[in-house]
Amino acid sequence: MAVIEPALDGAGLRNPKVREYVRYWAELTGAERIEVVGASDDARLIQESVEAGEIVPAGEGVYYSRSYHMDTARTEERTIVATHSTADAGVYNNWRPSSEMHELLEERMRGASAGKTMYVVPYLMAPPGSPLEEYGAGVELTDHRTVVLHMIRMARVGVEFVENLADPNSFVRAVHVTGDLENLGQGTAEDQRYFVTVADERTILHFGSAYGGNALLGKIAHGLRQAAYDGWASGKFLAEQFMLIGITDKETGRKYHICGGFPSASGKTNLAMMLPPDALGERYQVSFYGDDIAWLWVDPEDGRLYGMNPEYGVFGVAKDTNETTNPTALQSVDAGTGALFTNVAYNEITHEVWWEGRTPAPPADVTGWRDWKGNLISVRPEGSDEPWSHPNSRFTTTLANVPNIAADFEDPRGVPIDGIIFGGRTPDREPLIRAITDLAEGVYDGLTLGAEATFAAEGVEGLLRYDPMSMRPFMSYPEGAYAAHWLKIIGQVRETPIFAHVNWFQRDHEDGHYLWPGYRDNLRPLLWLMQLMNGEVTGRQTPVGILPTKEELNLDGVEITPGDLDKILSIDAERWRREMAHREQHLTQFDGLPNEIWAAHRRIAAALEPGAD
Ligand code: OXD
Ligand code: MN
Repeated sequence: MAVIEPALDGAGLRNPKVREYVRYWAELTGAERIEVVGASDDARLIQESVEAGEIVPAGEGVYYSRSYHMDTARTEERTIVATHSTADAGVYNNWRPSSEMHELLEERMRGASAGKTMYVVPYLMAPPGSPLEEYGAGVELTDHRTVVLHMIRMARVGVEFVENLADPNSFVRAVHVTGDLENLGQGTAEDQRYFVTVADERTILHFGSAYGGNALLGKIAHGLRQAAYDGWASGKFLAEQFMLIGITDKETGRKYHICGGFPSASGKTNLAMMLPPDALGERYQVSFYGDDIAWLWVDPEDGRLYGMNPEYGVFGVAKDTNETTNPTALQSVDAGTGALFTNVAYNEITHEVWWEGRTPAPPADVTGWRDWKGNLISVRPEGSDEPWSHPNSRFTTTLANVPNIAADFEDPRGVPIDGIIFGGRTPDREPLIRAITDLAEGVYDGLTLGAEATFAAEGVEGLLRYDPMSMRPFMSYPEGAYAAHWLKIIGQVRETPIFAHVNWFQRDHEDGHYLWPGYRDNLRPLLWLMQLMNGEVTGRQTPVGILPTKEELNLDGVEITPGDLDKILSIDAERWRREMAHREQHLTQFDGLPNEIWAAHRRIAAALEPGAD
């Protein structure tokens, strides 16, 4: 049984509510010892992890770990939002009554950390001093040391973040117990895993994984699910799975900020870390604030929408990250950054790492290379096409390692938001960019966001997997109320930010080539959007928004055929009419969707009818 009080005293953890919480869970999980950690413990924890063989060096000051092979991704079907009120059940939040969940989780967690250390990780999801700081404090309890290393990179970690709370009880209780990974029946009828956010108690109980969003509880469970619920319950803010960037026009000195949501595999991290194309690099600078989460609120003083990234790091997908798609990401995991790689391929002799898409072909000399499961590549049968890395393999690095991190990324005031964009991976129909100036139409666009289904089995030809605001896996309260909350918060803004839908992935019907070069060139439509907002261009009104004319888009140095350009700057009304029918079905699922959203839907549908002007 752990000796608790001296460990808490030694760490200077005096908050009585935190102490009570630690005591309760230390006793229930049966942990052998407890250890309170802060960011300054990182070097020691790294060393202990290396000595224990949990991580291995992957170059100078960079590390590598493998997760259990059945534990490599977030598990949406085992993820639950629980509250005390049935009225909180939505379509996507997998709602259950809190009373059931407490019992289930406690039963699984009881004694499950026997023989292990329970790390106490006090953290803050917000820059210190932020107006939303009171929603950002939490204490993760975890029995997995690699999870602690990730938390130190992904959140601000230290006792100081829970010692001076205005209300000592106002921290998120985030309990993570790994469980016996080899005996949890993952994916079977006897699956023991449960990932539960008891949202109205601000308590997160995750059992049965040590991976990513299942285990780093500050990030998704707190930063998105809990925070979205808190933002709604308090009526004060939005918490969204959004990237956030700044664009500085060095000629005029103006700085713009754009945030936005993209379903997974739609290039959000690449966009967030984008550099300007060479031809525009003299004039524009793009700065990085965050690639995954933004909290948004209105400052009553100036009536502007503000946003900040509550995270402290990046937990990025490694696959296809290379010099073309995201050179910034590669620099942010260079020697000396303290980055951690998970489930990529690893060379045990040279300590190099590799993942699919890092280079066009895998290393030719396979000596020393092991795949993400730890198997030697050299003993694979001839012609094996098994990937070397897991498709969801990751890199974890702190924000400050990103070379174009914004100078003011820690500014507690956040940054004023000029534009909100949505974009999925859509092979047809969606133009390069369409701007939306009406609030309800902007929110409607977010609610009907989706991406092409990625597996044939899931997909119906031409039907998107809808992912409202890219929040489908993180919705914590009913979608109708979510839409109303968006209208309420953004409705308080004196000057509504401009909305837009973007699509970098339109393909040619015949040979399938991408019509737009993408990556750094994606800055061009965003610059047009800012010009439209400023009234410097007017674009062309269509039933689904304002599109740039060819002349308005800065295409200096872009290689694109006139035919492809026409295609990505036009609307296929017939194809859109089919989409509107799918949207109607999608929205009908949501009870209590505000009338403004239905009115926006009907307005757009009517404008798309043949003969409508
Ligand atoms: C996610 C992530 O799961 O960002 O969306 O890791
Ligand atoms: Mn994400």
